[in-house]
Amino acid sequence: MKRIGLILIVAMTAMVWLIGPVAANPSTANLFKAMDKNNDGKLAAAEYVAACKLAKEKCMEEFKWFDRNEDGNITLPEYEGKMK
Ligand SMILES: [Ca+2]
Ligand SMILES: [Ca+2]
Repeated sequence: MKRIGLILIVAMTAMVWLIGPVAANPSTANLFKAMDKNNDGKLAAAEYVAACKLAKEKCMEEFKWFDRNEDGNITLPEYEGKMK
């Protein structure tokens, strides 16, 4: 039994080590993925507004704020950059 416990601890430590860098900032990337309905790695205005809980005009204001290069899409770096 002790041996299994040790293996579990080693396995869990390895997992934490492997996913650590990704899990270090889970909320932003996960939020972005959840909003990116067509999984193209970008948030279109419609995707952002659909996920946004505020009034549509407010959401569009936020969208424009996130869309730094004003190409009509929010990329993950743009999103993360503004969240920091
Ligand atoms: Ca998308
Ligand atoms: Ca953009």
